[in-house]
Amino acid sequence: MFDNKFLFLRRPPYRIIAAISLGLLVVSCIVAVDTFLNDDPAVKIATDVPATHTLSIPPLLEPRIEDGIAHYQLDLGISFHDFHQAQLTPTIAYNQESLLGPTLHLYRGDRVVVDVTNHLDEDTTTHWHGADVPAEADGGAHSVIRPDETWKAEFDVIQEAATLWYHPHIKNHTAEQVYRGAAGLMIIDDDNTAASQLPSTYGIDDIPIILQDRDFAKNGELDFTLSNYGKGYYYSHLMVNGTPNPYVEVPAGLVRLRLLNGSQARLYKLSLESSKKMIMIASEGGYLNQPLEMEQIMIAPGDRAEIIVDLSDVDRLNLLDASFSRVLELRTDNTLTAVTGPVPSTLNTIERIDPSEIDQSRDFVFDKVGEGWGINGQQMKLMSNFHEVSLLRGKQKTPLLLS
Ligand SMILES: [Cu+2]
Repeated sequence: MFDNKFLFLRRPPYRIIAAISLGLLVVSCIVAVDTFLNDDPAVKIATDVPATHTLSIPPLLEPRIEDGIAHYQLDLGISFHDFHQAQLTPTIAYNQESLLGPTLHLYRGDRVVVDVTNHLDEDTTTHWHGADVPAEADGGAHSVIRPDETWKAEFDVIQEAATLWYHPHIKNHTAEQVYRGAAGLMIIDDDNTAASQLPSTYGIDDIPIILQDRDFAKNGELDFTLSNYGKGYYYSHLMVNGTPNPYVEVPAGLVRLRLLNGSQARLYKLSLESSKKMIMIASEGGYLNQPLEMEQIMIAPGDRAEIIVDLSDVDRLNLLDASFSRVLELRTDNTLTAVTGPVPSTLNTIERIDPSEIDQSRDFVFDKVGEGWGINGQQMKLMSNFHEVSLLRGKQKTPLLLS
């Protein structure tokens, strides 16, 4: 899943095509997942007893500001994490966390430098998933960081508020390195005034929720099964920010959950207990135009979504998943200052594309090719060539590169 989607796009009109292509890719992956993964080994978590462990919250990474530039340092190295197995589990993580990495909180208009040092004895990369950055700062499979080397990513934050994430994107080992623990959130904020009325105190009423399924050997080590292109693998145990069966104490008001599916193949179908409605406020690219009341939200690997849960009239509420039953128990603490509703009725002003403006349409068919996946029957050859499609618009001829 992670290895299949990188797009190199620079000009805004082609984002439409990118969106359509990614949509098709997601649909084809979902079909593949449904076809190949009928036996779900998910171990259900009882919802009628209290959750057992405090939810771990990744810390915020403070930048060093120099000449108006926000400098961040990430160090990927070996670590150990307590998944509440028989023994501590060997992991990899950023900045000496036991698992995952710190959250980067960036602002639109910032100039940002991130130095990533690889302390592993294997190659890695660090990719900013969802970030609108130049190719050389994107951390894709071409930006290999060798052991003991540091890679510098420098970019301007030009996109609107959104929840993004970072993870290795190294050829053939992306899924494995993410599974072992290498991933973190990147939150972007801007001056959206409607959004300023939403809960936004990180770790208090604005909670990161990184969903990952894992299997363990008897000695507590992670059991990894290689993702075979779209087939992927469903694991048995759900971890939220690395915590099994977690609860979190939050104010008795509106609470924002920043959901990330950081799993290899699993789809989550999330809902609230007692069919209580959740309010979706943002998807991959940022805030929706209007908040959306939902009974269930489905997120595929790599996806993010932001939801608001109203806890003003309950002591506790379970966030549920169709496979695992409970994902997280939300407990209210009346001593915490609550943001109260309503959620603003307008959150963003995204203009719809007028279909009559489309000059020419092209078909991109994502399908199985041999043992892997391809577009229009062809597969990308990493480091050698790309599918290239010329797009003619007026007098410009701009290639669209797809992998
Ligand atoms: Cu990604």
